[in-house]
Amino acid sequence: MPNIKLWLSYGACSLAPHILLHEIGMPFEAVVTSVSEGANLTDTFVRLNPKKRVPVLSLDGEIITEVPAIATAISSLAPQRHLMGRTPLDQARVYEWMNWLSGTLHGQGFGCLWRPQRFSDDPGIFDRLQTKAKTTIADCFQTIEGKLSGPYSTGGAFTAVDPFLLVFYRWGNNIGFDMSATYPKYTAFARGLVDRASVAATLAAEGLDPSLKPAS
Ligand SMILES: N[C@@H](CCC(=O)N[C@@H](CS)C(=O)NCC(=O)O)C(=O)O
Repeated sequence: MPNIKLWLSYGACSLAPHILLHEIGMPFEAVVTSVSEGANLTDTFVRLNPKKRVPVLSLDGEIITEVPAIATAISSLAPQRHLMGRTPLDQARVYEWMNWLSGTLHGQGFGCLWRPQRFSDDPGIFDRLQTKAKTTIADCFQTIEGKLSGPYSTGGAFTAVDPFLLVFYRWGNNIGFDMSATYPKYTAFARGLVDRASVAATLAAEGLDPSLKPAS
């Protein structure tokens, strides 16, 4: 059995690899790390990931960062589960999703909404940047809505893309988007996912509401 450790923050993008670890059913240690603005990161954590972000995966002491890379590493521990796609085409589709979700929706959309100071040194334009970020997020959600047509995003089976999509669905609720009215297919997909044993167990472990109701 490999030695597996995941540094995570409750409700953050680390939820996706956390679900994947529950999915493959291997024992692992979860290290909860707050990365909220102004949080005091430990020296140990910064040494592990000088980018100062979660998730961080340690696999037999080998440190891996970035959600798509971590998902690939977890998938390789249970190759029979094909978490990065079964056929070569499905694998390409999984990377197509993961790259776009990570770079565009997470990095440009939520990154700019929550950390506008990384996009400009001028606090005077933060409001405009954040308005633009919300448009980027809404555009991405519309694209997701158009791509989903059932319980799984890719290849008719559960893949690493699905829990990553769940992360952003939750965040959409958290920032006040009316997810169920605006994105019915994305909502059905997310609601179906929370019934999955690995997802339910991970939401419970992170103390997250499985009803996916908007934050009040
Ligand atoms: N591209 C990175 C993004 C990681 C990331 O931004 N994680 C957030 C939590 S969802 C974080 O640690 N934020 C702290 C910060 O931005 O300072 C990945 O895919 O892992």
